[in-house]
Amino acid sequence: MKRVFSGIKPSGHLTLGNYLGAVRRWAAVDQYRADALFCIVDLHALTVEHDPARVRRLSRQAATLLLAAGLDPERCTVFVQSHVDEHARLSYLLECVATDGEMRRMVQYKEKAARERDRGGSVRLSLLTYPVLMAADILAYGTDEVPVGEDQTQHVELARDLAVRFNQRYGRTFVVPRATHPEVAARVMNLREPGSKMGKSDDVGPGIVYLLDEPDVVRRKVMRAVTDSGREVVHDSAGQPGIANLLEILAACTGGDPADLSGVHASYGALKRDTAEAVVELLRPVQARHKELCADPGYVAGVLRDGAERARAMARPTVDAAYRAIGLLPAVSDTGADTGVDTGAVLNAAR
Ligand code: AQP
Repeated sequence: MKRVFSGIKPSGHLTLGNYLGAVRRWAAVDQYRADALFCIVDLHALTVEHDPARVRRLSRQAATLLLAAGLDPERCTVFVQSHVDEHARLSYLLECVATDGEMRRMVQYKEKAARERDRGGSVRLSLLTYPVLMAADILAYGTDEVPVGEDQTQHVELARDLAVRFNQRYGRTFVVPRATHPEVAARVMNLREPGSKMGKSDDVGPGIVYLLDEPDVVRRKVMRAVTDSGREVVHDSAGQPGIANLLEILAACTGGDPADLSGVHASYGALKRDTAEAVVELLRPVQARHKELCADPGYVAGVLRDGAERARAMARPTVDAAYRAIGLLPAVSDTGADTGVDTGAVLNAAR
C-alpha cells in the first residue's frame, strides 16, 4: 500500500483554498487508497511573528476541522507535528545535506522575507530553513505521495532532491516522494486579488473564504469578487483571471470541469450567485460536523494523542537509520555494522 503524508499549518483559519487544494482530497480519496498521515504542522507556524495562544487555538481548530471534513482516525493517522520529535531530529540532518543557495531560491522564502522586511520586521532564520523541516516531515515516514496544492510543488521537489542526495552519499535510507495535485482548483486565488493565491495568513481578508465563514459572509465575499473588464463568462486564466478563478471554484464544488462552464452564465452576477451557493452548500456539512466536534474536545485530543503515538512508531526506524547512516554513534549498543544501516530492512520497517 502506498504511504501518503501531507500537512496543514496553523498560521490562520483554514480557507476554501486549503479545502479544495488539499483537505477534501485527503478525506475523499487518500485515506481510502493509502496508508495516510495528516499532520497539523505547528512548527511551521513559528517561522513568522506569532502569538503563542493563537497558534495553540488554531492548532486545535485545524485538527477539529480535519475531522469535520471527514478524516477518519480509524483509516488514517491525524496528529500534531510538535508531538513527534522525529521531525525536528531529522530536520537537522537534512540541513547538513541541503545548501544555503538552495534555501534562498525558495519562492515562498523570497516573498515572505520581502513582506517581513517591508513591515520593518526581522526575518526569522526558521523562515529560511523550514522547507528542510517540511522535507523531514515527508521523508521520516517513507512517503510515496504528498497530496498538496500547486503552491507546495517547489518544497516537495526539495524533499525529493534531499532524499536522493542523502541516499547517494550515505546509503539508501529514504523513499523519494512525489507531489500530487487535484485536477481542478490546485491553486485557488484570492477573490480580491486574483493574481495572488488565497493564503490563510494573507492580509487581504475580504478575498479569502474561510471554512467557518457564515453562509451570508461567503455570499458577500463571492459577490464582491474582483471580475475582469470583459463581459463574457469564459475560462481564460491569462485574460480573465478573476472569472477563471470563480469558474474553477464552481467546477471544484460541483464536480465539473471549468472549461465546460464557459458560456453557461449570461452575466458575471449570475456566475457569482451560482458560485456563492455552491460554496455555501459545500461548506454546510463541514461546519455542522465542526460544531458537533467542538462540543467534544476530549475526543479530538484523544485522536491527536493516538495519532502521535502511531506516527512516532512509524517515523523512528527511518530517523534512527538516518542518524546511523550519516555517521552518528548510536546512544545504545548496536549490533549493526559500521554504517549501522540495513537500508532494505529500514525502508520496510518504516512502512
Ligand atoms: N489557495 C490555495 N489553493 C489550493 N491549495 C492551497 N493550499 C493552500 N492554499 C491553497 C494547500 O493547502 C495545504 C495546506 O496549506 P498550508 O497550511 O501549508 O499553507 P497556506 O494555507 O497557504 O497558509 P499560509 O500561512 O498563507 O502559507 P503560505 O504563505 O506559506 O502559503 C497545502 O497542500 C497547500 O498547497
